[in-house]
Amino acid sequence: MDELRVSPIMTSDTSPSPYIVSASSVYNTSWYPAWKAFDGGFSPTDSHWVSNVFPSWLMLDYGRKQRVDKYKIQVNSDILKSPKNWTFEGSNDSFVKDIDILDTRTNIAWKSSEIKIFEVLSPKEYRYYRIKVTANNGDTYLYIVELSMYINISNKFLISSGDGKTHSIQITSGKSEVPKMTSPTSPSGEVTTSNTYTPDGHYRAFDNDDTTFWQTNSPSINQWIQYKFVKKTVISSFALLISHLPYAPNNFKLQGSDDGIVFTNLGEEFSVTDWVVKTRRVFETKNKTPYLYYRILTLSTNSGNVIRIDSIELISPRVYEIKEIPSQTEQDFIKYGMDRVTILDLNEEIVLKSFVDSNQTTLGSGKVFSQKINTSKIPIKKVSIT
Ligand SMILES: [Ca+2]
Ligand SMILES: [Ca+2]
Repeated sequence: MDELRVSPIMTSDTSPSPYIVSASSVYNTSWYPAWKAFDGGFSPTDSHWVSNVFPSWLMLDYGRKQRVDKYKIQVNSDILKSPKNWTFEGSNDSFVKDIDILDTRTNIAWKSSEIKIFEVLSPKEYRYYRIKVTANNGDTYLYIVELSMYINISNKFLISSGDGKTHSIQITSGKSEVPKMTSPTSPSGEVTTSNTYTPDGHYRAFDNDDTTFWQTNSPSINQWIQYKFVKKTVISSFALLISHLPYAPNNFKLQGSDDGIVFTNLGEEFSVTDWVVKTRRVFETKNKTPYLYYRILTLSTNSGNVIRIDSIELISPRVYEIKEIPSQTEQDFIKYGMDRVTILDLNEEIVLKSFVDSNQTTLGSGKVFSQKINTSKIPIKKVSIT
């Protein structure tokens, strides 16, 4: 797997900016300061950090969040001074309260001047990383010649379209399009229902509060609650949250309408009997048509004689943006390359194409334009993993 070094080559504990290297203990700050473990080399012979205290840690502050997939340690020729037991840790508050153990090693033996690679099993982004050594292989002193950190760049890839151009696809998740309602008509739109236990309380299905709800007085079949948008809006999925299982709907569907009279079924009729209390559940309809009204029609309950729904979200579609990448430099690759997981759902229609101009202007900075594209002209299914 290809790798890219993300830790810097340091020339002092604070150079280059914004990186900062520090250690809990340094044996001799003139000869063996912490940054010597980040100076990129083995020689001169004092090119290592030395401590004689256990445990002892050596830390790099990236000055920003950085993912690290693996790290390397190089030891000195005197292997008794090499680390034997340690943890590799990440933090976003300089290890005050936020301490994540990313890797734990015990009884590690070394050959002279050896470099070993260690994988981080669940990489996340952290600003601070440190190695905390609790024991070495027998000497009074601990030597670390080099500590360096890497990301696996095969997790990133771009798409070559065959005409010499390179594209990256970015997916923006849909979001709930209904504002946090404070009455049936405030701040905008209108919530109405077929039946409500509390007059005017039905809007509480849309109040962003999981402890309040819409509940019918009775009956429990063929009841609905709807939201009228201010303008036609595409809603492709919805989320429900339930707190009282007997009153949960077990057959229901999403419907759309422009006049509030004639409704169109969107997607399938959902059937759910395994609700989990207070756990948001999302239902996909793949609707692409804008409507003014959206209605949740409940056909039956689990067992109770009324319907109760605590929270409803009406969610806009994911937006796919194809970015045309000006070149395939390493920086473009890191900046625009997609995570491998991104590609999983490419059968959906691509609705936007955005260009990154040659001045490296990024999306949202004003020089980007979007247009409808003919997806057949963008052979995105011919993926070449760079
Ligand atoms: Ca060094
Ligand atoms: Ca609520």
